Amino acid sequence: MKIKKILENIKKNIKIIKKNHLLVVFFIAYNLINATILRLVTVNTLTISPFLVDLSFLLIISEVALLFKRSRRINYFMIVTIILTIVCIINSIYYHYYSSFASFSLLATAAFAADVGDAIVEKVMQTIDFIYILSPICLYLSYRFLKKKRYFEKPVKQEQKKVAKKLSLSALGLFILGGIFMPINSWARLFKLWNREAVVMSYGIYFYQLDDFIQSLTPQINNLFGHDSALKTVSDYYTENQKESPPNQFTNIFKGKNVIVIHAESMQTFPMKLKFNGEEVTPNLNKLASEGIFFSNFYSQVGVGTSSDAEFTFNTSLMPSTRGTVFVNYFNRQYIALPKLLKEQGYYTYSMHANTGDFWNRNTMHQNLGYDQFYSKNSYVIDETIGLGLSDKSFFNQSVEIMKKVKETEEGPFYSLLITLTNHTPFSDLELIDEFPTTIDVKIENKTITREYLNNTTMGNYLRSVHYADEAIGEFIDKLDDEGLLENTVIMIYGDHDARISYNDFNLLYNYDPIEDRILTEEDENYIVYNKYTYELDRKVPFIIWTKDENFNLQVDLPMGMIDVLPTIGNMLGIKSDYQLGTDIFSIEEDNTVVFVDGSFLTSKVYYNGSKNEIYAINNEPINEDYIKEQAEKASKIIEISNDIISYDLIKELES
Ligand code: GP9
Ligand code: MN
Repeated sequence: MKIKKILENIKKNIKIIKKNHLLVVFFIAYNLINATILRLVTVNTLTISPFLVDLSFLLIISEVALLFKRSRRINYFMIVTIILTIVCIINSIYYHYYSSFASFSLLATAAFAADVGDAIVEKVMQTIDFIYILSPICLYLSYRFLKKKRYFEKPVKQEQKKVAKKLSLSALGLFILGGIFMPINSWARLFKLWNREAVVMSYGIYFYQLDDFIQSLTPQINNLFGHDSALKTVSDYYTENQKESPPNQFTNIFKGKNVIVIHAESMQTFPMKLKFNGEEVTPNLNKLASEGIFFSNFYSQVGVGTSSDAEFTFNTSLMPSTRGTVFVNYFNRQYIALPKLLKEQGYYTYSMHANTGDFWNRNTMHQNLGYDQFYSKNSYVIDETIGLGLSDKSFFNQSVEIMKKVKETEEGPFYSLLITLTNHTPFSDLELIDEFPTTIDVKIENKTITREYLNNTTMGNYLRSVHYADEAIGEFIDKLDDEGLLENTVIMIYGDHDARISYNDFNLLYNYDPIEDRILTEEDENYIVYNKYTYELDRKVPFIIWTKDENFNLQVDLPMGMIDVLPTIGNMLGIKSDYQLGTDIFSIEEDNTVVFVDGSFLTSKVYYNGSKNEIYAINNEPINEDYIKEQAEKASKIIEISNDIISYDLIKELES
């Protein structure tokens, strides 16, 4: 009896909707389709919760239309649909480049995207990014169709209040229902917004963007609210965790030596293991790694601030901000950084990069971090352009001249940073780069056949570009030697982040069978297990410490993050930041935890994906749940402390 009544009620409501609210239905349907397509082409999931939240969001938005006359509602629906379409287009493109979603607080960052514009157009923009335009077009056509049918001329009973109530209740119900289907920590994620991908996966794109808008006001609002409790959390953390580590075999070994740091753009570790027809891809890095100290399990911990985040974490031992980019949004805060600390020891500190000085707001931030001088594009003659700008070889040659001059004119040891540029995605501007064969020769029935293998693939182009970057580093070191700049000097090289190469490219690299000219599958005997986790773990980048004076021949295999650099090299150089959040790798007795900005983490035992709440046991050993819980808490604590320090400018207060 009751069911019959409910069914009758539904039937009645459908009739009313058909008679009076078809335009609303079209509005909701088209925008719902857009939101669903966006999730498919970005995070590639079709779960129920974001669908329900999108629906709830669109119902509430439709409610506003009741304020307008029936004939005027189309204007409102068109404006809203155009705005939501723009949100989808921007996020679609942004995701293909940054693997994250766009943010209002990063509007300033978008200006940099314009600078790497060619890279975006060539590699990132896809036709699918514009499919969303169909939504406003369809809405307008639907309106014209209804108008032609004189749909809006039929008299309608005024029932605004009743409709508004029904819409609100349905929206609330759908939102709660959506909440039931979400992962447990989704509510916290909405507020912390560390992990934009996870928020879109739970709440859909529209609610995410609204959340982001509110959150983007937080750098300002943050200073008004929550400051006192953050200050307490941070100072308690340092009281509990600042243990002096005892001296080790590396303490002060480089004290007073010159330091040259090479920030190697998009340099990953895996090419160091590769050879093609007997030729190493990175002979120079390999030589430096085997003679010096090579951290073979080293990870960059960047957020959307990519290159700039790598620089920030390297120099400060703080995590990048998850509420914007430090270099762009929090450039006016106080930081304790490597150049500043070395300056206190009498060093002259300077950085060199052949891109424009305001890219990533470096002009301002390099000064803040304590560089005495930043030599940017204006200081170079752009005589050979590859990819984003001046070629690495020309950059290094001209930088040696700057370094010679600095050595002559400035007193004391020097700390210099060189940021390379050539090995930047999309790795397509290769005419000026020497050939590096990524083909394979195979003998079949006594005939030698050359298989194309990686030739003209993104992976092949990347390896060719890496080979060039490696050669440029090798020539640079030879030149430094010729000029006497290697005396009493330590060289450090780090890859700033991974190269954004797709899973399929890696699978081709590892699982290509040249005899049969095909990619092996799980069924094949020689198949190398390459899954979404091994792909994540392959994002590691090299970190090498080398001096001409001494051979270390040391490889460190413990997992290590960029955040551990300052404590590790600080111990070697005789300096320390009181706010470092990483650990001196040589003082670790058991294991280390590498934290990523989205709350994922890595230890020797496990890789935990925070967005998906998935565990990958590295050595196939069983993993205890308490262990994961404890490590996840440690990871979120480090992210929280960093965020608080950066947002509330707490070092300034704690120092005073
Ligand atoms: C540009 C270079 C590249 O100056 O640092 O920045 P990225 O796109 O890698 O963040
Ligand atoms: Mn970079």
